[in-house]
Amino acid sequence: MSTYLVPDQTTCHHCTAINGETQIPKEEEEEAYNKLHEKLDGILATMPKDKGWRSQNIFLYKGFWLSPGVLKGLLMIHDYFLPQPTDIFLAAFMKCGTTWLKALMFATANRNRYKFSDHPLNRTGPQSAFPFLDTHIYLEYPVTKFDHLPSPRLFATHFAHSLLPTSMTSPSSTSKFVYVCRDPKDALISKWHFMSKLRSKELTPISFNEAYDLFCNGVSEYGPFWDHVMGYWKASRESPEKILFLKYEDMKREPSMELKKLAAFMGMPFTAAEEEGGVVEEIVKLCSFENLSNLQVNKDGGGAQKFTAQVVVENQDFFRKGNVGDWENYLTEEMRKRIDSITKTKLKGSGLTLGLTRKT
Ligand code: PAP
Repeated sequence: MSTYLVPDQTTCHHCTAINGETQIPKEEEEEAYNKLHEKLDGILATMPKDKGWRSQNIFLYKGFWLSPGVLKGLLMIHDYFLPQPTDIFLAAFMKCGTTWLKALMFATANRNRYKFSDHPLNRTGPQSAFPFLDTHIYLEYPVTKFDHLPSPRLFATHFAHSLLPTSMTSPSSTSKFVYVCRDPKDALISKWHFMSKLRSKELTPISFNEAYDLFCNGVSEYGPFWDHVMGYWKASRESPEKILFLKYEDMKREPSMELKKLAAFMGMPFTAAEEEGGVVEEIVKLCSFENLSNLQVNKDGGGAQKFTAQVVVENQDFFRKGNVGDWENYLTEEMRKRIDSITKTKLKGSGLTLGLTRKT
């Protein structure tokens, strides 16, 4: 059962967690739902496939590698999801900062509602703050409407920009995207650790060297990494009022400054009084790796997230080291050169640089 933090509209400093609203399936809805499965099977039968990091195979759909589970989510988003003008989507390639941004965006949007000394994030952790659109749209049959979420509704997604419906991405729509990216070398290390934990025990483990090759060849869930980043980067250049492009490394270096940027972009800039009162620092502290990773709910057995019927992830698995430059402990100089050279080539002429420097 999926539950999200839903701020209580009447009482400050409290929150209620309620179930994602679903509708009783009507006959037509059931028929459409079954047709969607037929469509999914048809697509899967014809798409190029390669080795998955968590499951056996991933499939190349419109230029991006997806597991069957998230492809189903994508089809459902296209068929059913109704964006609202005030929606804010948090988008990122895997392991680039979603957990951190989830906490920051929730804390920022609801800063007048909760006391920092008794904040719901400290009880639930950031994963429950708002839905992961890619799979939560179908977590409960037939489709979750998300109508109960207060405005602005917040959603997370790992889908590439070009895969999402234009109702979400068109510059003429007023919903917004916050995109966070990271040095691909650190994203790779983080992803390999994470996916190795989730990988079915019936499959042979993926060695780091194999993961490295797959990643460099673009073969990894939601990848190729570089195409993912470039899609959002280009869109953010074209419509900076619609897409805020952040880097994990900048956030580590100057969290308060990046948070102020984020709040202003979300249409909720900090007032002078808030800044003087230390609200920015309170949010930074609340959402820090140190605070979140030490919460009971994010410790062994503290809680878990259900992404699909098969994929349930312990909260603690979203926290590992939270550092910049951990790749130095894994990559040889030759491996570093290869991945940096791919980054340089893929980003050439774009004005974006990523992970080409040593530890910051
Ligand atoms: P997801 O793609 O599964 O949602 P995501 O949250 O994007 O994962 O990334 C997890 C990474 O962010 C982990 O990095 P690491 O493996 O290199 O350590 C995790 O430790 C890190 N992380 C989680 N929360 C925070 C935080 N509050 N501040 C900084 N880094 C964080």
